[in-house]
Amino acid sequence: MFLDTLAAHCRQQPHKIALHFQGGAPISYGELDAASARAAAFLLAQGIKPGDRVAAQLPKCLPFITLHLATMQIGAIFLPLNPAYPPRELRYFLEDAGARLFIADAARRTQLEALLPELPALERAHFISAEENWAGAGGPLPPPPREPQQTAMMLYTSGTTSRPKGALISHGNLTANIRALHQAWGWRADDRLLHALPIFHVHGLVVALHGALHAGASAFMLPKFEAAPALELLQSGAFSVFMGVPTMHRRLYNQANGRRIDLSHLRLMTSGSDRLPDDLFFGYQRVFNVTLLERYGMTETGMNLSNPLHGERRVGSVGKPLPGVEARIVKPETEQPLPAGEVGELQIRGAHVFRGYWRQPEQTRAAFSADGWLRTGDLGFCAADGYFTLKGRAKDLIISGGLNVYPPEVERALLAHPAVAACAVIGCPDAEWGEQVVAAVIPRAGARPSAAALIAFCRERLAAYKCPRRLEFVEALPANALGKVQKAKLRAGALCPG
Ligand code: MLC
Repeated sequence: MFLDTLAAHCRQQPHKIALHFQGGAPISYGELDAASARAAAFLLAQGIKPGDRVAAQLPKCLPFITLHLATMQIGAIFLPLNPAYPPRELRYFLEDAGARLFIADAARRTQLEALLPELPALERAHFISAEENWAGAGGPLPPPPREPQQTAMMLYTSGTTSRPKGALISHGNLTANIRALHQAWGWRADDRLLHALPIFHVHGLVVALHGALHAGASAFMLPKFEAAPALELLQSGAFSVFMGVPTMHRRLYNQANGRRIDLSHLRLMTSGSDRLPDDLFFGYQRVFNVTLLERYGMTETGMNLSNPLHGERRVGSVGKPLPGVEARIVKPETEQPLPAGEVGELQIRGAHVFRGYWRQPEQTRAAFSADGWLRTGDLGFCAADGYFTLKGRAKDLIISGGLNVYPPEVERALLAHPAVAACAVIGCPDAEWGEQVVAAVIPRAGARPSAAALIAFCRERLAAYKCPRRLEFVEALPANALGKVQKAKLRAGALCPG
């Protein structure tokens, strides 16, 4: 299991640097182990038991990581939450997950404390700073979970429902995923990862951070991605691996501003979480002398498909199934496999596929085909030589800067406003963000809301990245015979110019 591999590194190379947060002291594997053990003792002292949910809404800092490792170590379920969630959204996650313990940023204490009495399952909230080292906690720890089925983490995602649901990721899922990536991407103990992603998502937490720790490698942790310093660090020659979403790669590319900067000393630069635009793939080759390795994953599975470390990295393609992963393209109506080259739904099977959604048996059933394949909701085809290419989404989903935004969730927030009679939220193409959230709103008769007021209303309810960047008032929305808004028509119309 992942935790066992990490424990072995901690024993065998206690002095090697595991993590180095920018502006802080390097943390050795031995120190990481000791701090995680103290965090585990802290959790036990709080009465946390296997299966309990421990929620954390923290900036990117060492205590977040030690808490994550400690929670999994004692068999409890780690629930990482985006610091961008406003209190209202946060309350939903804590309530739905039935979190017993909530660890939050001391800087937000006053804002968050007001929430706590509304959460009966929550026994304690604990506010910490980035310097927290769980000092004082001690005592014997239980052995790490042995059962691959046991849930390690819970990550919220929305899909087609208007409320997010918690995807349950088991220890076996994490282990299968990280082993596959280790093999496919040739992770090495002497790798040095420049870590610029948030760590409350699969990409930054599992693919990047677990990837480095599983290899016994070192990660330099940037609290936030900023193109200019990140490019300087990449040029410095100190790193061998970098992972980003297309928006980050776009900003790095723009930062070069036409100068040729050779980054080919990095042995691996990957792109994921959203489709990599072709011009950026070629632009990277020209400007950085790097062929980005594009891969495909999702919260429910971790990574599924990847272009190869050695061999052809095909522009526009997300590559082939990772070791241990099965992928197929089926006709959506019949779920029968389609021949090479035909577009259908991508379905996935393997030990890395999640267990189901927390307390959502219906949604869990709907996520899988009758013969047990995960329905990804992504459309694509498989070429005769086994490379997969994605062609769109069956689900109504927007991806902005590598973050998923689910229109029903945004529509729900807008409809809560008394001046909104009806609305539709779509993604319009955007050079920097991939897509931008745009809303079309029909106001109630007699109401004259302003776009700014409605956007501000959304921002009280939803993280800023989910809120419309643009909001237009319309008299009608294109609907089909059943009254369902035809989003494709909206996307093709004046709302999405260009
Ligand atoms: C920030 N903002 C966004 C945004 N990120 N708006 C739309 N989409 C986003 N993704 C907004 C903020 O709310 C703010 O708005 C303004 O942009 C600047 O905020 P910021 O925090 O300074 O943004 P910035 O640091 O520039 O962030 C951009 C980014 C970040 C690209 C670095 O979005 C990011 O780290 N994205 C990666 C997401 C990720 O890890 N996805 C993986 C999911 S896992 P205002 O109005 O308040 O000023 C997954 C599976 C898989 O998908 O396969 O990997």
